[in-house]
Formats: sequence, C-alpha cells, structure tokens
Amino acid sequence: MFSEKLQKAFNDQINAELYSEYLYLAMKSFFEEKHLKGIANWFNVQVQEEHAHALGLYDYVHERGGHVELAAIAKPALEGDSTLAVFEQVLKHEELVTSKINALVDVAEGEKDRAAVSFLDWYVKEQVEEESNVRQLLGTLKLIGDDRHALLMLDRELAARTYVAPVIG
Ligand code: OFO
Repeated sequence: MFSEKLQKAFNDQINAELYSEYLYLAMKSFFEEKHLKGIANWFNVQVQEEHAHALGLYDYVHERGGHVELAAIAKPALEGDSTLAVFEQVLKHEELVTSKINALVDVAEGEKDRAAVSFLDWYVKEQVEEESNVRQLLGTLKLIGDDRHALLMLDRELAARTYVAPVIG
C-alpha cells in the first residue's frame, strides 16, 4: 500500500527534479551564449540526468499503483554572472536537492514503506556523486581564476562528457 502522504512526497520530488532540469537548461543557455560550448555540453548532460531522475520517480509511483500529479515548474533564476558563480549556485542547488531526498526518505521511513526506502537508496547515493562532481569542478575553477586559456582548456575537456542513462532503483 502506497500511502497518500508518501505519494504526495514523491510528486513533490518529481517537481524538484524537473525544476533541476529546467535550471540546468537555463545554465546551458548561459554558457551557449558565452560561446563556452564544452561547459554548455556539461549542463546538457545534467539536463538529461535530471530528466531521468524525475522519470525514475514517476515510473515508481505508477509501479506502486499510485497517481502522478504534475505541478507547475518554477521559473529558473541564475544568481550570478560568472562561470564560478554559476557553479557555486549548482553546488548550493544540489545540496538543497540532497536535503529534499533525505526528507523524502524520512517520509518513507515514517510510513514504514521498506520498498520505497530501498528504492530511494539509489537517489541518496546519486546525490553524493552529484555533489562530489560539482565540488571537483568548483575547485578547478578556483585554480583557474582569471586565466582564460585555462578556462578554454577546461571547456574543451567538458565537451567530451557524454550522457549515460542511469539504471535507477
Ligand atoms: Fe537529481 O540530482 Fe541533481 O538535482
């Protein structure tokens, strides 16, 4: 039995993942317009990953016989105007998503829904990886500072990132 309370929490998380997709799409556009195609590609992979995260939850709600209720996705807002500022916002955002995933696990535990807790374990681990990747990039960007040549080298490196569909659950 998939409780109403847990179903609502899953639906809220679907919206949070779709917002992440939308936010990263806005960030991709920021870098496209700055002609940093490699960084834009990095965000394009993020967009696809967030879409997969949302669909993983969406499919799970159906698998449990629940109801998916889609809500409006908020307008994404970029908080800074530099590469470093954008990645600082990404880290802050991923930390927020981690806290949302943890809160969702708390609801599943409160409802004693072991299957849902077990399913969400994938998302808990994924957040560790998401935060770690962004911290690594932030460290590199801090080393780069105002060195435009080094930034172009990073841009070339990030152009090679490819999307690999995750196996969720
Ligand atoms: Fe869905 O992991 Fe980022 O937000």
